[in-house]
Amino acid sequence: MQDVTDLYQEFGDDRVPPGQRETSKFPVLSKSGTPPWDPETWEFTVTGAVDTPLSFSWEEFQELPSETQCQDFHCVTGWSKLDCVFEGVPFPVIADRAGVSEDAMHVLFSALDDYTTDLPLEDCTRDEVLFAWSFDGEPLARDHGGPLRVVTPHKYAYKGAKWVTGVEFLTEPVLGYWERRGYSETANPWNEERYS
Ligand SMILES: Nc1nc2c(c(=O)[nH]1)N[C@H]1C(S)=C(S)[C@@H](COP(=O)(O)O)O[C@H]1N2
Ligand SMILES: [Mo]
Repeated sequence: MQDVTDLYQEFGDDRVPPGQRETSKFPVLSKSGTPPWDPETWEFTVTGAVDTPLSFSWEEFQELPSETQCQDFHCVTGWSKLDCVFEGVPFPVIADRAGVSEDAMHVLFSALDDYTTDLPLEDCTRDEVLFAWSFDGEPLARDHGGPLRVVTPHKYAYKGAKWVTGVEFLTEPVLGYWERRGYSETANPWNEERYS
């Protein structure tokens, strides 16, 4: 297992970002409840500014190279959960397979509940950005985004789409669900980038 909980050193002095309180609970935050999913028809797509658009069934996705990492989780509403063990596929694995075009600047994630969130490409191409299917050694709970969610330990957690089914590479930013509602585009917790 890789311990990536020291990534805060890139951004600030303290592991728990300013204005955050540590919790041992793992609250559920969903805009509209937990959407159903069907393993038979579930499809994960990689589209947009890439050389080769990709599509994976649930079975195919689970065969991709994966990693287990210990990471921290920072919610913009003020709680941080330390030492979360997630297993999944690092973002660069997907980006490399699709071949990202030179003019790609942003990435839009989409999900089964019509949630979207956007990040600059350079904030995504890091191994800590995982498409995670497991938490603390168990299959990811449905309420926490199972079967598959994104985790972004260097950003507030709204940048990590639960129930993720799509990654679109974009030549310019678009606003995601919370970004349209005034939350920060960049969402760096150590700068307290909560609102735009
Ligand atoms: N698809 C989807 N992803 C989502 C959300 C959502 O409502 N739908 N909420 C976001 C927010 S605001 C947070 S804080 C985290 C919460 O993850 P958790 O419910 O596992 O704690 O998921 C993020 N990803
Ligand atoms: Mo959140």
